[in-house]
Amino acid sequence: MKSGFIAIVGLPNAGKSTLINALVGEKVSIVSWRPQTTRDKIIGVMHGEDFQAVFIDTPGIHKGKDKLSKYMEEEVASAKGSSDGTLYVLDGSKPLEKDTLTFIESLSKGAPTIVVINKMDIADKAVAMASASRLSRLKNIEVVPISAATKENLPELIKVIRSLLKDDVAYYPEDMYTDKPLRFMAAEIIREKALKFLLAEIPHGIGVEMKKFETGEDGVTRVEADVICEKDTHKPIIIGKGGETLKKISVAARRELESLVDGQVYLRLFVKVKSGWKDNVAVLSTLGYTKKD
Ligand SMILES: Nc1nc2c(ncn2[C@@H]2O[C@H](COP(=O)(O)OP(=O)(O)OP(=O)(O)O)[C@@H](O)[C@H]2O)c(=O)[nH]1
Ligand SMILES: [Mg+2]
Repeated sequence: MKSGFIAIVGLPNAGKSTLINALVGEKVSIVSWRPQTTRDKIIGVMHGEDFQAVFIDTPGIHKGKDKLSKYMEEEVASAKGSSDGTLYVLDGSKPLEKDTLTFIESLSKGAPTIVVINKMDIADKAVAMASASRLSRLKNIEVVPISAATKENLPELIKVIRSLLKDDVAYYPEDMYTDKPLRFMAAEIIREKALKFLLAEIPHGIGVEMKKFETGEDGVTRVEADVICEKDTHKPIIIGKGGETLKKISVAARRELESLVDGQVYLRLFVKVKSGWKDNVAVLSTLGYTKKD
């Protein structure tokens, strides 16, 4: 039995969460077309036949000034600090930037590093090849082109990941694939659906606060949550004409929550304005965005 912890890092929107879900075979981390979707480090466990790889999904690396961004930065640092290797996810549909190359080079000095060139299904092959050839000149890194969305070349990546694993203990029981409680997953699913149905007017300002998450004796799970936005002008956009947008968010979230809890779900969503919440320690704390380790 080989095992180990591998941090998945990269720029926002590169496909880190899509990749962890593909590797684990379960949805452990939400995905959206917007950058800065992931806010916490999230563990996803891959149970192989003779190995266990514990992946840590992280927020996309960005420099933001608010306290939420600082929290996200700390989550990345802590994931890197507690891993045996790093998997850097590069968006292969974009040219490789100099800063990224420098960053990857510094990563490879700290821990064994795999660079995944992702989105090969949509990447310009010449652009991706140029990145691969530049990266392969770096020492101590393995470069693997893949598509997390279509799972192209995933078996090859798994082989490379397996070669990084060293320990000989199973860190997690076989039926466990994430470290997050159902309540956290439920809030994230609601946030994912909100990101999905909201347009660019509301960039990254959505938070979801779970108010109630209870499964009754009747087997029905009652969920109540606040969708938190930053400005008064955002509230009518989230609700939509005649409540249309909130309804869409709610229907999609309920459907996925029912498969999460494997039972019937009643979901009630409320929209609340909390201006400047991303800098408000009290709100960040109720949403779970506070340092735990
Ligand atoms: N075509 C294509 N799209 C992909 C692939 N992987 C991810 N995406 C899309 O890229 C977008 C971002 O994916 P995420 O997995 O949320 O990216 P992330 O790196 O976790 O982003 P942050 O959490 O914001 O840092 C989504 O729209 C995904 O569907 C891929 O291999 N091919
Ligand atoms: Mg993510």
